[in-house]
Amino acid sequence: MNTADTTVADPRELFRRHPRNPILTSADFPRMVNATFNPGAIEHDDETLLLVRVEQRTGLSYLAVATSADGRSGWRLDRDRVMQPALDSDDECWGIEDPRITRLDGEYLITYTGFSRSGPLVCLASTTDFHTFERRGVMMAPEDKDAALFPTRFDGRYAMIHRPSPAMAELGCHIWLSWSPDLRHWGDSQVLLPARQGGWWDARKVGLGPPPLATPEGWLICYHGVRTTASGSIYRLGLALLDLDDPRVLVCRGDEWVFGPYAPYERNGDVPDVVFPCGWILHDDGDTLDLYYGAADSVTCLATASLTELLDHLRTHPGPIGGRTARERRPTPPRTGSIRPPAPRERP
Ligand code: M1P
Repeated sequence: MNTADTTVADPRELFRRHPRNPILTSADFPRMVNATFNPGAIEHDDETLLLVRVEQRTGLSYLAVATSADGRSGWRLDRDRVMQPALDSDDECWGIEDPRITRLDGEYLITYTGFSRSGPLVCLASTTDFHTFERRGVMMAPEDKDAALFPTRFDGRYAMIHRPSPAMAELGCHIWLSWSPDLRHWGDSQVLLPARQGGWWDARKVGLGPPPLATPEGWLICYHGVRTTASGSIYRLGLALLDLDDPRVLVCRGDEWVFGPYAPYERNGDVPDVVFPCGWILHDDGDTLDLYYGAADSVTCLATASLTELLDHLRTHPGPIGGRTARERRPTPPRTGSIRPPAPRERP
């Protein structure tokens, strides 16, 4: 067990914590709030823009824009750049949480969790400037969350990763993939990345972190895996790769977690032992990857990795996919309709 009061973890760790973590806390807000965590992230107007979840002292959350020239320091919070929940609606009556931002077709699409009267559900909003936000409605009924869109369409269709919760919790919470012609109607759903079982670090529950990232080896996925212990849950992060042309195909899934709660601000807070990213930004060098995450459901943090090292790690640490193999789990393409995902590529 790590109890050291230090933010310097093992130097072999793939993700290195920013020395001035946490980069944002509730003290940065002019009004008293309880916590700021689980940020979406994107480059906008030559700046790093975070859309952070702000939990008020009512318990309900809204989303706030924070910007920085270097993505590390000098964060600016503009009290007018916020997305408030529609408290008079059924879908968001208890707040909005955990945004993921995808740039597609000249606008920013924000998938976020609406805390509805029937539980968490997946909502969509869009913006071009992060000053005004257009609500586009509910995409997935409760309970469903941890959703992000791919930054491209596949044969004309949108693809979204999300995480429904089964009524029978013992069956595990798995990551799913669904398709839509219009961002409103979703179908052709399949399990994409199941929670593993037994003693695995990601047994019981998994959920997507940031939106998928296109790399030469495939779509890189960062996901949280939850292990339940006698003293509570531990949220850690793992990696997987999806086929670039056909994201229904899980090409590879790492065996070990690559980032977990270690620093005091990750181990102590409203929900201890949680690291929970909703955004990442790949720098222009094509290698430096900044991961923005919530720690202990309390503060906002940054950790940086080398994309090359992450892909090397996946190559050298392949784990069981969980459930059936990627090939077995690939469904036949839909038989009707003119829009289909691309045909799977031939594999050696
Ligand atoms: O408390 C940890 C996280 O728990 C939930 O995430 P998930 O359902 O994927 O486990 C969310 O409430 C999330 O906001 C929170 O950080």
